[in-house]
Amino acid sequence: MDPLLLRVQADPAAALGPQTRRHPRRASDLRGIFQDAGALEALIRDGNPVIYETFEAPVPASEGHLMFGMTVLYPGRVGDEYFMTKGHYHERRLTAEVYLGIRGRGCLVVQTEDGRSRMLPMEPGGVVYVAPGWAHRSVNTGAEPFIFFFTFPADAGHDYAAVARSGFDLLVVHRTGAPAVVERSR
Ligand code: PAN
Ligand code: ZN
Repeated sequence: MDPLLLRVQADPAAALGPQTRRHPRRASDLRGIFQDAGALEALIRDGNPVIYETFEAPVPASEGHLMFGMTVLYPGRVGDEYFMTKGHYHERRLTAEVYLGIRGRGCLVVQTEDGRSRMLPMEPGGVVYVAPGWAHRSVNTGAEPFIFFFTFPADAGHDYAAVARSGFDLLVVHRTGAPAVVERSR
């Protein structure tokens, strides 16, 4: 393919051009990830909103390419947990990823298969390096859409099943008017 020149801005569809691939995730796509299943079902009945959408550049998912794009994660909560992405390991575990905050506020929750976990706050201009082997999930802790840029080896693949089995140990919840990180009770 030819080189691309794009502008990173707050409107991902415009920034990534007409070939952008958009993947919306609605509340009904996120069953099993929030602690309060009843609150999620209520949200599904109440219009099943888009919780986040990912915009990917038209890059082939093959060796040598870097996939890149932007995610728009809308503000809101399910019970006391902030809206968040499903989260995944890369199928090829030894592939990394870079996130760059563009707009809004949030964080990345990361975890390894041997049980280490961290919360990394993200704001516009902040860069997170997700090292190989760390599962990652983003969380919108603010009141406006949280938009970030990402790039990773295009053939990394996404393993959602491993995260669905184990969950993340850290939860980002709304407590007395502010975000707080708590350990999930088992
Ligand atoms: C990101 C994520 C994106 C959506 O592009 O895929 O934010 O999150 P989920 O894939 O967990 O639904 C990324 O990390 N790609 O590898
Ligand atoms: Zn990833």
